[in-house]
Amino acid sequence: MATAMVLGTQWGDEGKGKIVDYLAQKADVVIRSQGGNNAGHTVVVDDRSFALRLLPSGILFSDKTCIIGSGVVVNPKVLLEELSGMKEKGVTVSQLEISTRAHVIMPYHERIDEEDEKLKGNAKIGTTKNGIGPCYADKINRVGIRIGDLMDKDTFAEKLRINLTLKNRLFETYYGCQGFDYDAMLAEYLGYADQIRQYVKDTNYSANLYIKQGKKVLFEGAQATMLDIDHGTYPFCTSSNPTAGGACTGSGVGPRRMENIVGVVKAYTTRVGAGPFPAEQNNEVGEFLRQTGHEFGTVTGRPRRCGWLDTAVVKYAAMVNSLDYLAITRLDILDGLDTIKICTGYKYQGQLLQEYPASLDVLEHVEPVYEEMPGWKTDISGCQSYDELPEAARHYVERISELVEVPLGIVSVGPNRSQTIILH
Ligand code: 2SA
Ligand code: GDP
Ligand code: MG
Repeated sequence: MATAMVLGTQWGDEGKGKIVDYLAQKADVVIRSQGGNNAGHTVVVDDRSFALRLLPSGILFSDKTCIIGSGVVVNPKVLLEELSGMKEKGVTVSQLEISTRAHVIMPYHERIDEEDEKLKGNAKIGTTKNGIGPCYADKINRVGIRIGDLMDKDTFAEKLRINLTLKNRLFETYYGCQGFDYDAMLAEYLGYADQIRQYVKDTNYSANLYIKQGKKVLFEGAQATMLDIDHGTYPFCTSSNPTAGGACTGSGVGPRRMENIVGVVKAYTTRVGAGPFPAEQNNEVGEFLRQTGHEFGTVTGRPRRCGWLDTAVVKYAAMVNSLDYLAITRLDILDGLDTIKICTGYKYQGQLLQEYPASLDVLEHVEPVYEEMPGWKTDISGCQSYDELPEAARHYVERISELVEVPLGIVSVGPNRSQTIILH
């Protein structure tokens, strides 16, 4: 491996953190290229659980360089809290690099996110309220504040002044609430600047240099394909590109350097927040998956919506990401089921769709087509090799690979590093 990439193929929480952590064992550098503290990865190492939001999962290894790339939106307060939490647990964090080009999530972004969701009522997206969308909106609108700006007192003071003038007017006139105090915010954020300065550099250069030096670089995706701003279920999505192209734009590394693109597929489907979800099971199956799989948000604790695996979704993800391998996770959660269904496609107005619909209106009215397979009714969490898996479990994962036309790379049967079966 020179480079590898780990991406979510569904609506997030597929277990990317665990797969990144596993593959990071062989990597020298781990790069995050999009999203912010809306992500929540849980990584279990020797029965100790780590909840990561902004820091790349590779941070748990003292000898790996971890990069927060240009495409990430950084909340300095959350970052510092996460760093001190890691230090308390004995994790070394000195090998962190933060892109000078990454954008800063400010308190007004969080407030706009919250107020907009309130105002939208039933049309709300169900965001994590971390200010992700408003921060990316400012970036695209070219009024954002970058980490590099925060490092320079005068530049930051001026950019904050312009932003607070605009935003405070918005709060007072449109949202009907009080604005923020300039002096207090300036002092607070200059304090954060001093604490993160040691990590800040132009990571476009360091990332490319590491690749040139022959180091093994792993790109870590947050959120997932169906939450992609361009390719996902817009507007019920996040505001970044969690697909393979986003790893290039968010790191400054070109597409020719990208190899071994691994799509993480949860053995069933979950979704947090609003938006269409054709294979959703609002019944005892969904409840079984939620309870057995403890399907509640890492950050917000929100119950996740649950349903059968949908290979129409995964096949679409395989296409837009040019996946090389699948990593199927949480297979063990299906241990207790008599029969298991796979949604293999959708019918719309009586016709089987050949393409994944871009229109949410179509998606809301499709009829899922299911295939049913026997369950294995065996505890597989101790299986150490592919051959040890029951035949029905092997059939299930092989059928997924066949339906989406991507070879199997990894099968995961539990949260620990040791519960990982490598096929490729
Ligand atoms: P946002 O906050 O603007 O990115 O929200 C927009 C949509 O993206 C979804 N989204 C997520 N879905 C699943 N997991 C996410 N991260 C946390 C986790 C979630 C948590 O990994 O557990 O703790 O609740 C995540 N982040 C964003 C979100 O639900 C909206 O549909
Ligand atoms: P991410 O956002 O894609 O990294 O996923 P999350 O960390 O939000 O959610 C996945 C959860 O599943 C975490 O608690 C992981 O520790 C756990 N996990 C990952 N792989 C497996 C697996 O194969 N089996 C089980 N039972 N849990 C897993
Ligand atoms: Mg998650």
